[in-house]
Amino acid sequence: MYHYIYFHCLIHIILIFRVQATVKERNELDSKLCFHSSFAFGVATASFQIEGAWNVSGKGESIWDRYTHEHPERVFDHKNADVADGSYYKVKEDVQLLSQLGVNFYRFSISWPRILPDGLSNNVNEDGIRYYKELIEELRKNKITPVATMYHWDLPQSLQELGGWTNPIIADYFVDYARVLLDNFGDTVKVWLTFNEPLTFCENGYGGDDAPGGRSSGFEDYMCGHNVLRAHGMVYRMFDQKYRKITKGVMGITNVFPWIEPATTSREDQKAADAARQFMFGWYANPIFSQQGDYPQVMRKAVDANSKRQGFPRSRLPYFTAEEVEMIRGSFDFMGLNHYTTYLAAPGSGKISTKPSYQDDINAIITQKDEWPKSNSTWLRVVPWGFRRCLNWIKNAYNNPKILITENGVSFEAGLHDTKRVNYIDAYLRALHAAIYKDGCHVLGYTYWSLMDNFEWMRGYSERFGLYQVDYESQNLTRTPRLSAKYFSNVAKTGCLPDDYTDYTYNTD
Ligand code: PNW
Repeated sequence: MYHYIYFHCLIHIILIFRVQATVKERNELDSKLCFHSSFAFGVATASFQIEGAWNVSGKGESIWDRYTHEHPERVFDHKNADVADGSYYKVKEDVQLLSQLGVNFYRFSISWPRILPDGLSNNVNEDGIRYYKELIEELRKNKITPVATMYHWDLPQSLQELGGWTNPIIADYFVDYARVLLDNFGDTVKVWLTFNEPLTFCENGYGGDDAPGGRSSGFEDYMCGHNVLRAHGMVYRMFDQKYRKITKGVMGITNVFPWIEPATTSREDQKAADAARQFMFGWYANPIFSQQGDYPQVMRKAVDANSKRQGFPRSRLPYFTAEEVEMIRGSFDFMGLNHYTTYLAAPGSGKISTKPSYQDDINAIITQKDEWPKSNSTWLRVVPWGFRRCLNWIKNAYNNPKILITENGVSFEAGLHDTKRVNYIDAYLRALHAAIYKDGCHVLGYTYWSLMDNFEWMRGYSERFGLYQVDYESQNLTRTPRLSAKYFSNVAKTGCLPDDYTDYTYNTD
């Protein structure tokens, strides 16, 4: 109990580094949509997507450097992130953007190969330490709380040569890397996320076409997930035992959860939707956040049965030892959550091919409704009510954990007058407000993805999520605030949604 109250307060205090003078005490909660004064607003980026300087001052090669250099044809616009937004050279300028927005915190990620060029902790790149120290220092000078992600997909290439996340030894190397980060930045960074979206980098990277291009669905993706969960648990335990007291920090992990709604109200569709939720979100949430720990039952059963039917002597989904289940279970102080969109689920055919796949294992047909407004990303339609359902599902499944929304955002065409983005953010914040104040979901803060346009992985620079537009034709990669930057800064500074903004086209209930 003592611990609970302690962490509850601590993360609030940490995130609201600055108590804003403009925030009135909220007796207006009912008349106007305001968030409580302890609710924090921030924006996010990731090292590979913004830094550039890919081979500068001792930085090692990452799997995304290698992949985009070797396979430009696989990237939508054939571009890479050698230069990206040049943020490596723009610490002061970028922190000024944050300061103008008036956000409480900045979620950034640390590049493993910039800190450890070979992935291993016997060779620390001092320039990497210097760079992030400068960034953190500049944030603190501007009263912006740093929230650091240890791993946002840019694995050192040298570790991929050993099999990357499919090799169990990587959990030990991740612990070594985490130790270097905590030793160097633990005094100034109080909010840590071990991983960003294991589902995405394991599924797309080892089961699909993202770097490192494993294309081994239903097999290497499960190995990756298994080792990531072990690595997360190990780092959390080290943090808990050796660093929590001295650093007074907190640690979590970010998972992505698109809401999955049954295509119809039929029992079959409901069952399919539930299984799909477990395969997408439960895969990484159940072992950490559930009371019993370990993989979700439906996933365990389905993959075990399919492996058997395919003639494998053992399940393609590895088993945790009893000690590992215990180590991973409860390894969080809060839950990081990325949410962008919603899908529909109906049962699949039940057929499996001899070649395994994650899709066969889920056995669901995943679609989106034509009438849901489109964005500039094929996978992302605007469905604000899904956000509220998602939060309620988590509340019920995992005993209402403390949640930090670590990403929510949308891509639209280039241009500064981005009313569609303003609409998206406003509608999603209304849904979030309802989840908190009507449904009692325990959400501590909201992060917009992204501070500025950046290298959108396999989509190159073709999809823009930024509050700030980046001019990739200009010499100094000029950043210009969009209308959405003005909108979001108003929300961040007042804690309230403006009521003179009438163009709400989306249903949030
Ligand atoms: C995130 N989904 O990935 C990543 O964390 C960011 O690096 C990326 O730039 C951002 O999305 C925008 O694409 C996601 O299926 C992957 O709902 C999948 C989903 C959402 C976000």
